[in-house]
Amino acid sequence: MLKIYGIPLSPFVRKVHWALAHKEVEFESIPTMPGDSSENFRALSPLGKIPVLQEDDFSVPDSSIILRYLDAKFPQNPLYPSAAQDNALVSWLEEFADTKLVEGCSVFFRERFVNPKMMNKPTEQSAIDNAQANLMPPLLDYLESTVAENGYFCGDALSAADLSITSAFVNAQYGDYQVDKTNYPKLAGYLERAMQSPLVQGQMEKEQAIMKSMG
Ligand SMILES: N[C@@H](CCC(=O)N[C@@H](CS)C(=O)NCC(=O)O)C(=O)O
Repeated sequence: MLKIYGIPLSPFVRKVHWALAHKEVEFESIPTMPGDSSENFRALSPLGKIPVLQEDDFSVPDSSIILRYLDAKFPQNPLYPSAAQDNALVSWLEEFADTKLVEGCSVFFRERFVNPKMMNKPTEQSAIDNAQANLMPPLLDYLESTVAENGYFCGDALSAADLSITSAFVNAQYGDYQVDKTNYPKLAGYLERAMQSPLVQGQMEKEQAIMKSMG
């Protein structure tokens, strides 16, 4: 059976779990912490990052590469549209989410969840203030200008863009961060719908169990 290394508290691992659930492909989750130094994991992940997909004697790291692999291998419920422009837009939004958006959202997760609850370290309020005042506003402005009133980020089907963007905001929520409905009504509405979707709800139950056992 296909194996995914990582823990779903990582936005990148969660994205892969959601992709597999969306495609209704069974997999085995191999709980692995970021930076795991075991020889076996390092052989699969040269950069030491999660997630990694392993299938028999094939393996590949990186959530975006894994999603592309899943689309090629399991074409049902595609995550990347076939039309050239839509495909490029989805890839761009995925890149945007996996880099700057995760960076901003992770501040809340790290400072209000990981550090105080898992690492026994104090919350650094200045990091939160900086994320609120400087990191998040341009990202939210952009997403508010891009997101549709109803439905998905690109066209009328769920794509890798939706998975990446929603997953980043799940981490922000774990750090008690909510998108302001007054300033960002379309994005806040989109996230409310996404968080309530059966795909996200179903996976979150599993994740909550992991969270409880950790913190
Ligand atoms: N671009 C990669 C990013 C993966 C990533 O940064 N994962 C983090 C956990 S959220 C990690 O494993 N960090 C460990 C490290 O950098 O040593 C992807 O999409 O999979």
